[in-house]
Amino acid sequence: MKPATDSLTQALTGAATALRCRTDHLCLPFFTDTHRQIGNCLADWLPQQRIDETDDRTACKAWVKLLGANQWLRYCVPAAHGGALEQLDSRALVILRENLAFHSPLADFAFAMQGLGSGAITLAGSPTLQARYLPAVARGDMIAAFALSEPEAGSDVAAIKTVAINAMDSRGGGPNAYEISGSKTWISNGGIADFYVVFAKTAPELGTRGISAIVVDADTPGLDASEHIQVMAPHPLATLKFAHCKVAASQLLGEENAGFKLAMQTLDIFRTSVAAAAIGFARRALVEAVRYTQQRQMFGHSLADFQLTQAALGEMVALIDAGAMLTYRAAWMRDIALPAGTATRAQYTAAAAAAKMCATENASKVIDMAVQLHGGMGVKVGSRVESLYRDIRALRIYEGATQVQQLILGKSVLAGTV
Ligand code: COS
Repeated sequence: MKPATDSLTQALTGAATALRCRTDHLCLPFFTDTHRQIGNCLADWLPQQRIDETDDRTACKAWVKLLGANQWLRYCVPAAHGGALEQLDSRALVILRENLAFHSPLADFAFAMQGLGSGAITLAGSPTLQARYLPAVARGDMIAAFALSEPEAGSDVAAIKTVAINAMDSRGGGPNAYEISGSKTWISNGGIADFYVVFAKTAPELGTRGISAIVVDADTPGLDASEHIQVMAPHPLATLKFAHCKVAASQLLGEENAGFKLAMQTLDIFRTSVAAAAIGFARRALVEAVRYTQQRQMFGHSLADFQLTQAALGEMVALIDAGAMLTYRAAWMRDIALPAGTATRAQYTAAAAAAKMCATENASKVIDMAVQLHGGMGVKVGSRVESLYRDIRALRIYEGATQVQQLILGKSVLAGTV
């Protein structure tokens, strides 16, 4: 490990943010030269970037602009619509999020939401919708959001109550539109997004087979996104209220009533990238722990001289590697094994679930150990490991809680998929 050269003060406060995320794992056979180039360019570029993150909403918008202007958001959409690569490439997403999360959780958030919020448009949007939204997302000119969860429907997606009534059917030949009523909550980018991909019931009696995905522009009359939610690691988050919000039927993504599978397919892609963000946080916590323990003196030695410290650091790096390998495997499966027919969609879904579960749980443990190694400084507000301790927590909950991933994996085992 490279010896720390920064001052103890910097180590204590985490003030020296100009750190480069390691990229030596990109030599693994999961990756190609393109991935190595993306990872190394981003790892070199990020330490030079500074955004004032005092206000999460302003900072998030600034990150979207910066990442868009520097071509990084182009990895959120396919080449036909302004993207950098032909298809959404899971390995590129993983590398990007790992690096961004290492540098700034808000930068990672801004990037990830552009992908998650536009993912269903990439997968199932009409050519008109793809042309309207995707290039603007890639440039950072439009902010995207994914609106699935509701006050009483988080893990249980089938329980959503928001309805989209086909106005033509219910009113006997009115305008070709959906009228959306209901409420969504925990919506990332809520209040700052330019559009929302909203999942609503078009046939409530059909359960998961009666949900549709509709793109709703933020300025649509009847949509209110003003109720902000404060969380322990601040980022833009809001409750959305739809009151007879009328949207043209041409804003429908894919087939009517096929929205549940579209939501699951979108989550399948981005769950693996959540795992990567967790790995980025954990790698940063390890670097902070190494710097701190090498400089902190006690009993006439540096903290790093003690075997208990070395054991902790050893366990941390193994936990990170274990999560990372599952994450890279899942990304590789989606990019290579699925198209080649050597893995089934069900096997990939299980691999993505395993990656998200292990990477986020392991990262939580690694960051907790980094806090412990920092002693009192680990819980001091403003130290990097203190903020990482808050940043990691939500990743075990959103985009499918650990328990949902366990359920997916358990069902896969019983079905003989894995
Ligand atoms: N890709 C494609 N299709 C999928 C799929 C996937 N990943 N997962 C499920 N499906 C399909 C199933 O094949 C099934 O199809 P049929 O109706 O043709 O048989 C249908 O969707 C229903 O599947 P299932 O019965 O497994 O659905 P459940 O209601 O039991 O839901 C869980 C399963 C809990 C796994 C799902 O609701 C889920 O992932 N919940 C978490 C949601 C989430 O991440 N929320 C956070 C929101 S974003 S912050």
